[in-house]
Amino acid sequence: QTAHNLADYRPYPFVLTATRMTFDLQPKATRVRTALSLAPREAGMDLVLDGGKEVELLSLTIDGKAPDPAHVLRRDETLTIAAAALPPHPFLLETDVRIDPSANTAFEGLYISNGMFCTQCEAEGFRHITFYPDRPDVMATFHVTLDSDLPVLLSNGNPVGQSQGRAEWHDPWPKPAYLFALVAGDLVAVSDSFTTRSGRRVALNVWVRPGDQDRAGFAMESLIKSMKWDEDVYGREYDLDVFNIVAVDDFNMGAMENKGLNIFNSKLVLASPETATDTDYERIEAVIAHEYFHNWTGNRITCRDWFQLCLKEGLTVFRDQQFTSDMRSAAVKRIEDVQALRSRQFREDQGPLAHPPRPDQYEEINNFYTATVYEKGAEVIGMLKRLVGDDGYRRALDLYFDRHDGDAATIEDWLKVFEDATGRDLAQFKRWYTDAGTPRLTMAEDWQEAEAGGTLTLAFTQETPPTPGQPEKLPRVIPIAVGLIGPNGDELAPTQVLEMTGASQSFTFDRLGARPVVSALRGFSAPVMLSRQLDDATRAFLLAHDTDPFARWEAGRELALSALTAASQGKAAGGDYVDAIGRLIADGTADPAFRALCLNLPGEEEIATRLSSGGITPDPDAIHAAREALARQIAETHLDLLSDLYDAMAVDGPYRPDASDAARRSLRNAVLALLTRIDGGERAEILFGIAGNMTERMAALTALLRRGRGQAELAALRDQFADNRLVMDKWFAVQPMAAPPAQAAQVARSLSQRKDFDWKNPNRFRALIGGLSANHAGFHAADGSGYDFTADWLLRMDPVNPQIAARMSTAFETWTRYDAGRRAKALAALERIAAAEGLSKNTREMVSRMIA
Ligand code: B3K
Ligand code: ZN
Repeated sequence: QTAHNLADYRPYPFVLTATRMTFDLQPKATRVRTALSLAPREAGMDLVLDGGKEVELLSLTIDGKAPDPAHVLRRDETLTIAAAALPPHPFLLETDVRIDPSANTAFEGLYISNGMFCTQCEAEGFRHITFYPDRPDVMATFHVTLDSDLPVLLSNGNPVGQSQGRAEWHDPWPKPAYLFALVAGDLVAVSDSFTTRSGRRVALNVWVRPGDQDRAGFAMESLIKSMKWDEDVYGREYDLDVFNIVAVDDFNMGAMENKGLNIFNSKLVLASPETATDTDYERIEAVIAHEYFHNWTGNRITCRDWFQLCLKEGLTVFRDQQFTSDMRSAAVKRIEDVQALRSRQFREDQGPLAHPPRPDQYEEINNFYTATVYEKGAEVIGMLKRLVGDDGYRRALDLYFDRHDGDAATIEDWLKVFEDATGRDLAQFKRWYTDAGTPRLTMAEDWQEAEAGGTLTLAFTQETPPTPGQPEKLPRVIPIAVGLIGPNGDELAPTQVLEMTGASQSFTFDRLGARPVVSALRGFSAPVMLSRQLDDATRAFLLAHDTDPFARWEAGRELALSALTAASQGKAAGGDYVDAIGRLIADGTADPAFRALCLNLPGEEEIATRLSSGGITPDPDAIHAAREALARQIAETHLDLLSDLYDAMAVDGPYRPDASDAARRSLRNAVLALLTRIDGGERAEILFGIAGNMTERMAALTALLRRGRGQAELAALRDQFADNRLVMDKWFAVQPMAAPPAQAAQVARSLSQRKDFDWKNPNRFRALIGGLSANHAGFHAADGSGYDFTADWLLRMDPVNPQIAARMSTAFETWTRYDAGRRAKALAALERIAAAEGLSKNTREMVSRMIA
């Protein structure tokens, strides 16, 4: 009864054409009057509306008359009007309900944040506002009237009336309820405008709290760039007279693409050099773009049901990744995206929460806004594009927008446009959407000398380990981008894409003069784990010579991982990587961003994932020690080189958040982290004292905390920014994250006792609880202190905000890969959560999947 199944999809038996709503906004008792223009699709169907327990029905009429109460059935989550009470022709259903936004701590539906009314309706929040067919395939135009004394009153669409205490909005584009939004508050706007390529002028506003205007300019610039890019690259124009963005302090996730009224977590809008890091700036630009791009991929074409979530999310992530590559460095962006995919999605795929990009069952859809749906969903589109080529992709996308504008579509519809536009059969490719797990791809090389030139054979095999509910997997289509490099470092054969479709398959290259070095999986052409026999000398060769930036970085990464996995199992290693990295950092011609990416060692989580995918039980303390030792070895071996580089990478002049300055800072900060291991913190203390920007101050502070120092700097930061929530979130996050592992849980526990640990604020909760789980050896401390602390807080959060508790429970998603002692402690923590009385459906589903 609680599980939803893809196979059970049925169209809604009524057509809803128009929705009219009037809100009388009062903090404790908001009245919502709704009129729905409905028509039955077939005779004799009951009308079932969604509506949360807390929605109080005051009156209901059909074409102006109250139905016989015997025909109206209120259950916990629904309101049913029996077919007998409904006319066989179109009718108007009017309801009047009362809700209490001030009591809404789950931040789903209509709630209050810092005195401002706002909404979050995806996925199923609208049912907490009024009774409604709250499903994405029911789409209607909206006319919304807002009554309130607050000065700024916003909703979707275009403004159609404004008077004292009242505003009216009309959204002409039919939309599902999850895209509804309203905002009412004391807000100020940073405003600008954009003229679309067909000459329509759009008013743009970024709304923030008074005093925050000077931190909203970058968000506005990002919006304008996004609007232009979507016209240039996808031919997509904006379609309303206004586009509003509102920054909200209490928000369960990053941002939301409501039609014409995007609502953002304030941390993804507000930025100044003193308060935001380079990474924050890059994320703001990307998320503003992501939400804007949803206007076409998500809003104009939405999802038929929530199983299709990756239809809009995978595609929109893919588009925002393309945007960032165009705005910044494509090579750097690809490497960053692969790092994120490995650390979050591969991790998810490896444990009990693994699921396909298109799941076929869920209990609580909010638990499926995952790295698999988003980031793997985007990778799948990247593969499609590689297989059909840039022109094929463009034709398919044009057809998609043409054919499905105004639709609630499916993954089948999506694949069909690619088939129709390119003539390709995608039946096998579809497995990427329906199967969970990361394929393991193995490559073996065979070289045969001959007089006419040698022949190289690459033999591939693929295998995907079992995942929950999917014990056996069929082979997938894997695009493998390969290039060949000659012994002198010249490229012998440029990149070509090998298309693997079988469980094992070979490809040959002949008439080769000398045995080449193979550069495989260039650009990370498929989200797989590739294993090949390669000695460290060849990896070092690729790190020096590969022309593909991803493959080049990957060679260095493999060198580092081979040193780290060996050392964490007590074997000696490290030499080749330390030498190779020395050559790279000395190479002044190499891009600073690339050098920074190579100098940042793989994280402890990534090392653990690597070990466990090879069947080895990771030991968090040994991994931590191995990583520390390698960092120290690099610092000691290359001390002079590093200190010169540190001086050379200083950025002069006023702070600019652009890619080239950010690259220099990231290289310099990576060097600082190494040097702090040797210089007693001298450089980091100086940098913290003189830096005017948050990027350098956070880097210095983190380096100091990792060495058990930094208390004075923490105090200085707190004194300066006690009133700035976003900076204080960083302050809360960095301490458990950078604490020596044995102290991490204690550090987190004592921070949680502070008065300013405002834990009901999702950002603050994520900062502290997420800060600890980002400390791999700290969260997985052998005494179970990390598990216990986290479980205590999940239990406390669950009744207040189930979405946040469920989301943060993923800290435990890898528990099965550790040793028996840790497993027993993690399981005890999970069982303690599972046993809690009244546990939310969100957290219950997560915990039961994890202990299944
Ligand atoms: N679509 C929203 C996410 C909604 C999450 C609901 N729990 C933001 C985005 O992906 O753009
Ligand atoms: Zn999205």
